[in-house]
Amino acid sequence: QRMGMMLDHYSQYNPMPLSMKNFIDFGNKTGCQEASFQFLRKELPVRMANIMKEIKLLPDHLLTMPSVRLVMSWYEQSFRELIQFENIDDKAGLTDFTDRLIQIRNRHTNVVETMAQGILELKETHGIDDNTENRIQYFLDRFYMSRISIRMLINQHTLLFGNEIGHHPRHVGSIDPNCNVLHVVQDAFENARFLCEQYYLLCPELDITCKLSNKVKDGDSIVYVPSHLYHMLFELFKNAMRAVVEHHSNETEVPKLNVMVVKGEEDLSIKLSDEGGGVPRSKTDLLFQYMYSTAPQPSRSDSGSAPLAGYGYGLPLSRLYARYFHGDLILNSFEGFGTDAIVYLKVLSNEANERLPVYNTTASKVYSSDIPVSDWSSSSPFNNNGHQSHRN
Ligand code: W6P
Repeated sequence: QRMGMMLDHYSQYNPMPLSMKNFIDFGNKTGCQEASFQFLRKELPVRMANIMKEIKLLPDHLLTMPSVRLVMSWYEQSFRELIQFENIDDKAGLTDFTDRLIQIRNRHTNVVETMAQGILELKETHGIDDNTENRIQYFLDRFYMSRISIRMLINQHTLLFGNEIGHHPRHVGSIDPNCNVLHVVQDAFENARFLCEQYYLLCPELDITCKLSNKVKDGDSIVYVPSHLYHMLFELFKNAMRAVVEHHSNETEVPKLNVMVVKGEEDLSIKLSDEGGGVPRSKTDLLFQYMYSTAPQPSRSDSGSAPLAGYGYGLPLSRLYARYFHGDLILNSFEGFGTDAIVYLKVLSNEANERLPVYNTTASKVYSSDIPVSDWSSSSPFNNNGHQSHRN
């Protein structure tokens, strides 16, 4: 009951989005551990409470799945542990807090896999209709965005003030104030190439074009979290490589991948072009759907199963990483030819603010209302039975 009261209390506050500049400031000013502690002991419970209230709006069938219950129990446990620090103000409390954050981060390591398992459990026991699918998509985008943001806060605090060793001296926690995009592109390519060659014994080469507008300084670097950018690019490279190699499976040489990096005044854009045959327009949205990627993929086993890409939540999560600091990730496909994957990032660190889900009545309505009736004609003038459809 106290748990419920505390959840209600903390969920009344909106999460406070931080900018890259805020994050850097926490790390640069001396003696800021206290300030970071004061902020986090409120902000972390607020972010957790906001998303925990939203979990409870999920369809009942999903809420009863063992994996979903397990995830909820982790959140409840961590929330309980965090609010213990409400009234602690001594020096020892600071180190206890940092240790606790590390424990919490470890507890939540497998949240994504476990939620995916819960979705599978629901699929097997009850099936999932379109309506439920839309709600789950909406929820998971918000849930994983919340998780990304909470882990960002925890990582910053533990990297800056904990005893964790071995991170780059120029970085501020996980942020590189001079994140060199080309280096991350190269790194992601090399590691994807390694996997690609393992599975297919060949891999497309990479050509990089760099359009540097000379109006802007620092060529191709921005303030960013290199691990986030790496995550997105690695995923995109794996997808592009797989498409290219499978589309040209009878050939000994395959067309190169092309990356263009350009930094404007507002946007840094990264375009990865492949000649992997493309995806029909009707299928590109599916690539970002958790439910679609959750399928155990029965049809793929006949082609010898190449687990290079196209499994798991790679693309939807990568798009969340891009959107987290108000960037985006977009796929433009040209069926019969290839695909352009584009990552947009904010150049200006004061525009790179966290994009956070907020629990409110607008959000809660999504879970209780049906999809609106379509007021556009459907794609085919005839129903499956070949007769004209009636007005409903
Ligand atoms: C494809 C499908 C895809 C997804 C993401 C990135 C690149 C590509 N290419 O054919």
